[in-house]
Parts: sequence; C-alpha cells; structure tokens
Amino acid sequence: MSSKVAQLLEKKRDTANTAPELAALAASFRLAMFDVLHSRGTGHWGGASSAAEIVTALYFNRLKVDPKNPRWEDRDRFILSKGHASINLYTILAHRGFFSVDELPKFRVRGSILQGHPNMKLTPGVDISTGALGHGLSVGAGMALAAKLAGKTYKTYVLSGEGCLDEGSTWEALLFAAKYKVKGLVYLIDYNKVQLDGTSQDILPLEPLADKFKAFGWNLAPQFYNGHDTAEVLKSFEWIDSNDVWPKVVVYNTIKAKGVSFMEGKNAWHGAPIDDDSYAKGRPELAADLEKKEAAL
Ligand SMILES: Cc1ncc(C[n+]2csc(CCOP(=O)(O)OP(=O)(O)O)c2C)c(N)n1
Repeated sequence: MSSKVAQLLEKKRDTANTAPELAALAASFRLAMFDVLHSRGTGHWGGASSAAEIVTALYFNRLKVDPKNPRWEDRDRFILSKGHASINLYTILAHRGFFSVDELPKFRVRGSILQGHPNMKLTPGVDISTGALGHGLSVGAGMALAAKLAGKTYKTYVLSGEGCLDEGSTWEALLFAAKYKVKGLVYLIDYNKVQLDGTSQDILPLEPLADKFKAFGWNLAPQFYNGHDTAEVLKSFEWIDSNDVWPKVVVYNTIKAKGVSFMEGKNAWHGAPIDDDSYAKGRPELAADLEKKEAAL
C-alpha cells in the first residue's frame, strides 16, 4: 500500500472521494489484485482489472453502505453478476472496511472467506452469490422491487460483462424490469468486448447494443462512458441522479486486463494464472500508473 493511498483511506474511507482520488485508489486496488492473483496462481485478472475504476467509484463515491453493518436494511445493493471477477470485489470491500485486508492473500484458499466466486454466506458485504453468468439482473430486479414493497429508497446496482448479455435469462430480466418500470434499478455494463475464449464479436455479437437496450424499454445513458476515467464514471453517476425514468442502464467502454500493456485486450488473460515472468514484466507498469495517479493528488 502506497503512503498517499494509505493516508487517503485513513482520512476518508467513505463516499467523499473526488475523481483524482478515485483514480489513485483504483490504481492501488488494481495492483493489489495483480499481486494476489499472482501469489495464489489462480483467479480472473482480465475482468477484475477492467472493472477497477467502476467498482472503486461505486464503493468510494456512491454506494450507501455501512461496512460495520453489512446487512443494514437500507443499504444500496451491489451485485457483481460477472462473479468470476471476485478478486475485484474482495479487494475493494476489504479496503472499504468490510473485512481485514489480511484476508486477501487467502483468496481461493480452502476454508477462507474469499472463495473463487462471491458467496453471500461467507463474505461480509457480498449481497448475493454469483458466478453462473446471467443471474445478476434477475436478482437485482427482485431486490429493487422488494425496496418498493418495503417502502425503502435504496438503489440496486448490477454489474455485468458481455458474458451475462449472452444469457437468455438476462434478456428476460430486461423485459421484466421494463414492464414494471422497476425504480432504483441500475444496470452497469463493463463493456470490454472480450470474453473467455475470444471477442464478443466472434462469440455472439451484441451490437447495436444501445438500440437493443432502448428497444427493450430501458432508460439508457446518453453516451458510453470511458470506464477507466474516474471523472467520466462520476459523470455517469450524475446522469443517474439527473432523471427519474426507470430502469436505467449505463455502458462503460473498458479494456480487458487494463494496465498491463502486453495483456490488454487479450482473452488469454481472462483467467490464466499470472506466471512469474509475466508478473515481473507487468507489475512495474501498474506501479508506475499508481505513482502517476498519486502525483496528481
Ligand atoms: C452460465 C455460465 N456459462 C459459462 C461460464 C464460464 N465463464 C466464466 S467467465 C466467462 C466469460 C465472461 O465474459 P465477460 O462477461 O465479458 O467477462 P469479463 O471480460 O467482463 O470478465 C465464461 C464463459 C459461467 N461462469 N457461467
């Protein structure tokens, strides 16, 4: 942990962070994810890295949560529908204070609270177990409807990659949520365009994606935001607050395995273990990015 980020976490481990602060936090968390995945020789680097800024901005600028009371009834809900990217969520939950960062090196150790895919019964802060692609939006629609029935005002955020959009159940949930105009439901897409064994274009083309969301009756944000630019991610949050038309969907253009140049955009780095050579070559790039982001604070 670099000293400036450590100071930041000391000072405001809450939602008061600005775009440059979020950028430094995200760079630090991305590096921490890389370290853990290398040391454990397992896990999904590509999709964890592509969502670093989005999930950091959610937990350090947006979500109404209480790390001391993870099951607080009025909390905003977050569903990592792309559950394979669990190291992203674990790293960010730990640094937000849901559990000790000392747990992170135990990622995927048998018996630890941090299993390969998020498990709501094991990990404080995990709202729903995920891993089978395509379930997150259905669950999120249910959680958001439950808020209405219970007279609560919390919001429900669901984060998917394209893998979830290849699942029929997601399109059923899109139809359902539009029919009931589910208030408080925000669907976020980490659109890195690369999956496990190829590009989305090769596996199952999604374009024209914007037209599809609109045709399904969703309130789509006016642009696809750069999911690695924290100022743009904050802009997307402003859009969410700018109108009361539900349900809402926000697409972020991202890069799979962002931050390590020779890994970026390559499906080979979806879930391959980070070998020692790649680690030695890649880590300095992530460390340099962190240094740059800290210098801007
Ligand atoms: C129902 C289901 N089918 C297949 C898988 C195996 N699988 C895990 S991740 C993945 C690709 C996901 O691609 P994407 O959502 O684009 O992931 P990202 O790049 O955002 O990590 C696949 C096919 C799964 N977890 N669930």
